[in-house]
Amino acid sequence: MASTGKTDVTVIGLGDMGKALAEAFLAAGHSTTVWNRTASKADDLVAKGAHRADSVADAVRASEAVVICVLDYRAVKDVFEQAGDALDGSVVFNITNGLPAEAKEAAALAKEKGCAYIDGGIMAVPPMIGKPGAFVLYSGESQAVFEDNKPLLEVLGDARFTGTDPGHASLLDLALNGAMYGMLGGAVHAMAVVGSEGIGAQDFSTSLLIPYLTGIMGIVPHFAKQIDTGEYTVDVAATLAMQQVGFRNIRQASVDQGISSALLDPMQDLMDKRVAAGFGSDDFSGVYEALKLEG
Ligand code: FVH
Repeated sequence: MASTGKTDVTVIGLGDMGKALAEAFLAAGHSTTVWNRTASKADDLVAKGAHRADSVADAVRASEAVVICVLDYRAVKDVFEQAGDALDGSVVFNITNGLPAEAKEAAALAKEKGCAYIDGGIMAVPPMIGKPGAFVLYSGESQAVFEDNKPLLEVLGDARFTGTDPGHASLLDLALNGAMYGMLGGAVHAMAVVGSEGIGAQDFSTSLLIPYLTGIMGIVPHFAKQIDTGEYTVDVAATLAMQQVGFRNIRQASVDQGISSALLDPMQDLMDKRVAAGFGSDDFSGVYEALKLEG
C-alpha cells in the first residue's frame, strides 16, 4: 500500500487490453508497475508515471496485487515460469481469456507458487475500461480475498465475484461472448442482405436493426423461465413449427441476394431436428434441448 492509501498494483501484459488496464490504474492514482515481453510497449505508460520492471520476477515483487492479461494460457504459463518463486505471497488476478480447465490448471500452479489466485473474464473492450458499462467477472480463491481487493478491481469496471471455482468466471465469460458473437454475426449478416440492394449499413442499423434487436431482447426472460422449468409449451409466443417455415425464407432470401447462409444453416438444422422430434408446437426456446450433444 502506497502513502496515497491506494493499493499498489502490477500489470503483466501490455497488449491493447493490458495497456488500458494499466492506464486506468494510473488514472485512479494507484502506483502501477508494468512488465511486457516486448519492453517498448511500456514506454507510453512509463511516460505517464508507471514503473517499468525489467523482469517478471521484479514486476511481481513490486506489488502484492498482480494483474495478468496476456494473449492466452500458454503465455500465462510462461509468465508463471519466469516469476520463479517471486509470486509467494502475491494475489494474482489473471484476466486472460481461456477455458475453465485452463483457469483451474493455473489455480493449481498458483497454489504451488504460494500465491492466492483469482481468475477473471473481462466483459468490455479496451476503450470501455474504467467507464460505465464495463464489468469484469472473477472467481477463485475466496470471497474475502476478492473483497479485500475490490476497490482496486472496481477501477477497471464493475467487479463481480461469481464463486470460488476458478473456472466459473471463464465459463460465464465464454457463454456471454458466444451470445455476443451470435448477435453480432446476425447483425453483420442482416447488413449484408440489405447491402446487396444498396441499403447503407449505418442507416439500416440506426433506423431498424438496433431498435428491433433491442425490443426483441424482451423475450429472453420468458425463454429463460421456460428453459429453467423445462416447460417449452407454456405461454408459447410463436410455435417452432411456424418459425421453422419462416426461417427457410430468411435463409433462401439470403442466398437469392448472393449472401452466404453459413451463419443461418446451423439454426435451421436445430429447428428441423427439434420439429422432427415432435416438438413443433413448443416455443423457440426448445432448441435449447437440441443443442445438447449426445453421449
Ligand atoms: N482486446 C479486447 O477487446 C479483448 C476484450 C476481452 C478480453 N480480451 C482478452 O484479453 C487478453 C489480452 O488481449 P489484448 O487485446 O491485450 O491482446 P494483444 O493486444 O494481442 O496482446 C497480447 C499480449 O500478450 C503478450 N504475450 C503473448 N504471448 C506471450 C508470452 N508467451 N509471454 C509473455 N507475454 C506474452 C503480448 O506480449 P508482446 O507480444 O507485446 O511481447 C501482449 O502483451 C486476451 O486473453 C484477450 O482474449 C481482450
